Amino acid sequence: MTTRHFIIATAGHVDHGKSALVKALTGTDPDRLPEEKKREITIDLGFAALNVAAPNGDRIHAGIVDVPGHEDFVRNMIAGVGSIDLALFVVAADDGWMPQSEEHLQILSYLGVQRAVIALTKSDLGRIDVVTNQIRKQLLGTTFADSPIIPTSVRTGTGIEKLVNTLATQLARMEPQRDICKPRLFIDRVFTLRGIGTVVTGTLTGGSLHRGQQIVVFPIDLDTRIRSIQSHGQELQVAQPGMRTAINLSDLNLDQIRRGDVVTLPGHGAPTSTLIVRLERSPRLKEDKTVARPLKNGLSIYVHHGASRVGARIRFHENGLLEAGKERIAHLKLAAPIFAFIGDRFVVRDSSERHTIAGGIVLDPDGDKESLASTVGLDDVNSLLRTTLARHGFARRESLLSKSRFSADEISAALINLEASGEVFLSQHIAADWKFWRKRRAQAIDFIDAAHHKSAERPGIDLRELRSALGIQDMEVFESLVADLCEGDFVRKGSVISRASHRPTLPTHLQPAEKQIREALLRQPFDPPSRKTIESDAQARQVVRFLIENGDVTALSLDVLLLRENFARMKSQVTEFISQNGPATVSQLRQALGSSRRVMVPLLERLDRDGVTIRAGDKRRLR
Ligand SMILES: Nc1nc2c(ncn2[C@@H]2O[C@H](COP(=O)(O)OP(=O)(O)OP(=O)(O)O)[C@@H](O)[C@H]2O)c(=O)[nH]1
Ligand SMILES: [Mg+2]
Repeated sequence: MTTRHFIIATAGHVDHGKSALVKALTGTDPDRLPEEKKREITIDLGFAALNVAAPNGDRIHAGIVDVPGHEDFVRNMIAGVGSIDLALFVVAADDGWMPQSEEHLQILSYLGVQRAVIALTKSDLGRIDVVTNQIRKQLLGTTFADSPIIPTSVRTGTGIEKLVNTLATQLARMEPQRDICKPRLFIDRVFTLRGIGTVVTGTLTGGSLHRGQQIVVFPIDLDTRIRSIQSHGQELQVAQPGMRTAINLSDLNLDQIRRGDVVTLPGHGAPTSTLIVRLERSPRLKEDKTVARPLKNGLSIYVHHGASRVGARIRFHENGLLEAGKERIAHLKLAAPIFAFIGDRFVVRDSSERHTIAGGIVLDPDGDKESLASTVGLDDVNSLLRTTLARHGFARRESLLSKSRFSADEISAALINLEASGEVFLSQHIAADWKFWRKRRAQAIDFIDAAHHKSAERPGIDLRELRSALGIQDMEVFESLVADLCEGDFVRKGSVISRASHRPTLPTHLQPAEKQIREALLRQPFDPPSRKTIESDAQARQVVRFLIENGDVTALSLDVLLLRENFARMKSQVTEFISQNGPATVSQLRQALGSSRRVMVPLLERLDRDGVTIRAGDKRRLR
C-alpha cells in the first residue's frame, strides 16, 4: 500500500467558515495565533493534515493550508496557495458570492490551480439552491466550472462526510507532483524552538529533501545543512514533493531568513531580478472599474511568487497598455531577486496592495533588457530547448534550462534527440542552435582559408587571433568550435590551427631573400652573423620566421640562428670532443669547434636542456 501526498488550500471570503471547516475535517483548529483567537478571524496561514483512503484503497495524505479571507490579508493568502494541488473553495450560504470569493478565484486561476471542490458552508443558514445557482453562474467559463459543490454545516454536521469522500475521489484521480530532482521549498514560516534551533516550513515541490543534505537558502545565498525534517509532526528521513515540510537548519539565525525565501539544492542556478514574463489579466476585471484600468508601462506593482512578495516595475516591449482580458509579454524589474523557474506562475497586485490586477507566467528568469522570450512550448522540453537556443545561440549544457520544470535527464535526452534530428550541435559542455553553429563554423573556415591565402609561408593561424576575429567570448564555445573543425579538415598544432592539407610555402618574391639568408648562415656555419644582422628588412624577417616554423633554422637564443644541419653537426662535435677529452669548458669547446662565445653559450644551454650535456662547475660533461 502506498501513500500519496497532496496539498489542499482553502479559499474564500472572510468569515465564510474556512477555518471551522478545516477543524471539522481534521480535528485541528488552524487558527493558532492569540490575536486570531481574540478577533475570531484568520490573519496568517494555518495548517492541518487530512488522511483519507482513495477508492482503490491507496492512502492519501493531504496537507491543508488554511488561508485568511479578509481583504487586508490577501498577501498572506497568496503565500499559502503558491504550490497547491487542489483548492477547497468556500462560499457561505447566508452571504453568497462576495468580493474575496472573486479575488481568490482570480488568484487561483492566475496560479494555474486546476482543481477545486466547492464547500457551500453554513448550509444551516441559507438557501442552498439559490446560492448553488449563483456559484455555478460565477464559475461558468473557469477551470472550476464543473467542480463539485457540497453543502456543509459544521453546526449540524451536514455534508462533512460527503466532503471528505469528494476530496478523496478528486485527489485519487490526480497525479502526484512530479519529482524532477530540483526541490524548492518556499518558506512560509520561520521560528526557533528551544534546544532545536531555527525551523522553516513550507510546501515542498520539484524534488525531495534528505536529512543531512547540504542545501542553499536564497536569496541570501547561504549554504547550510538539514539537521532534521518533519512533516505534520512526524520525523522523516526524506520529504517528498507535495509534502508540507518543516526543516531544522544548522548554523542559522532567525533574522537571516524570512517568508518567501527558498530552500533548494546548490547547482541549479541563482535568483535573479530581471524576468521576462507573460502578463495576463482576467476578463472578469471588467466588472470592477477601478481595478480594470489598463496597466501602463513603468507601473509599480507587487509580484507574488512562491511565498514571496516583491516590489517590481513593469516594462512592456513597445510602449503600451495592458487591458483587462488581454495578455502581453513584459519585463519585470524586481526590487529584490527571486528564485524563479521557467513556467512558474505568479500574481500581480497594485502598489497600494488593495487589488489583484494581473497574473503571469515566467518565460525567462534570466531575461536581459534586449531579449524577447517566446511563449510557445512552455510545457514541451523540445520546443523550450529550440526556442531557448534559437534566442541565445548557444548555452552551457550544465546550466541550460536548469531553472525549468524539467529534470536534467529529460533535458539531456531531449538534446540528444535534437542533435540526432540535426537541430542542435552538441559538444561535451556546449549546446548550440544548429544555424548559429553552422554560421560560426563557416566564419572560422573562411578566416583560416583567408589566412592561408594571405600568408602561405605561415603554418596556420594563431587560435587567439581566430577567437578574437570571431568575437567569441566564451572559451568553452571556442574550444568546442576548434574541436569540431578538427573532426573535419583541420588540424591543431600547439596554438595554431590550419587546414590539414596546408603546406607552408614561401611565395616567389621571397625566394631570393631566402637564398641570401641560407648563404649567410652557411658562410661561417658555427659562427654565423647575428639575427639582427640577418633580419635586415621586413621580407627577411618573414623568411626567418618561415625557416624557424618549418624547422630549417634553429633559434638558439633571441639573437643566434643556426641552420638545422649545422646545429646537428655542432651537437655531435661537442659530444665527440667531451667523450675523447673529458669534461670541457665553454672556451675549450669554442676553440675546438671554431665557434664563438656568443654562439657556444646558448648552444650548451640548449644541449643541457635537451639532456645531452650537464653542467659541473664551469665544465660540461655528457649526461
Ligand atoms: N451557522 C453556522 N456557522 C458557521 C458555520 N461554519 C462556520 N460558522 C461560523 O462562522 C464564523 C466564521 O468562521 P471561520 O471558520 O472563522 O471563518 P473563516 O472563513 O475561517 O474566516 P477568515 O479566516 O477570517 O476568513 C464563526 O463564528 C463560525 O462559528 C456553519 O456551518 N454554520
Ligand atoms: Mg479562517
